This record gives sequence, structure tokens and C-alpha cells, in this order.
Amino acid sequence: MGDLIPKEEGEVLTRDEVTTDEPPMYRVLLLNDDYTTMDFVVLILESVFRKSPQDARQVMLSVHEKGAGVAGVYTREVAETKIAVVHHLAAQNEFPLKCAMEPD
Ligand code: TYC
Repeated sequence: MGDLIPKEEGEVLTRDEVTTDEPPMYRVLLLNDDYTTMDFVVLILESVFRKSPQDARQVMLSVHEKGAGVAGVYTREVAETKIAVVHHLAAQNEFPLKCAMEPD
């Protein structure tokens, strides 16, 4: 039993009754295209999504074969930032690589 937290007048909530809400999580999807090189996608998966070289290659090949695949699962702000970084790096390197996000 922890501290007593006032709720309404004359009412208390014990710490054991406090639930911690988990933030909504989002899958960042990598989308296949015909022009981005496999090496560039692997580099993105290693550098932006912190995948090992082996996992990065596996995810890249799966996206290449199936059309899309999950690069990682993050909170909304982190997912949005990673997508913006990928699109920036892709544009800088003149690749059409695109990401999307969806609720996990
Ligand atoms: N299809 C690309 C090629 O053959 C490789 C690729 C993989 C591109 C994954 C995008 O998200 C992607 N060069």
C-alpha cells in the first residue's frame, strides 16, 4: 500500500489503484519501390531503425518480396520523426523510398 492520493472530496485513491496508461504504439512500415537500392534500404534499417546487419537485410528482402514490412514500433512522435528522417535521407539521395505508419 502506497501513498494516499486525493480524488474527490472525502475520497482517496490508494497508489495500488493507480494504473499507468501505456501510450498508443504505431508500426512504421517501409514500402517497396523499383528504384531505391537494396544497400540504401539496409543502411536506413541499420542507422534509423537500429537493426543489426542481419535483421536489416532480412527486413529489406521481406519488403522487396511482399511490398511492405515493419521497420519498428514506436510512440507517435518517435514514429513521425523516424519517417521524416527516412524521407529526408531518401530525397537527399534521390531515392523514392517511402514509409507509412499505422496503429499497432
Ligand atoms: N525493390 C528494390 C530493388 O529491387 C529494393 C527495395 C527494398 C526498395 C525495400 C524499397 O523498402 C524497399 N532495388
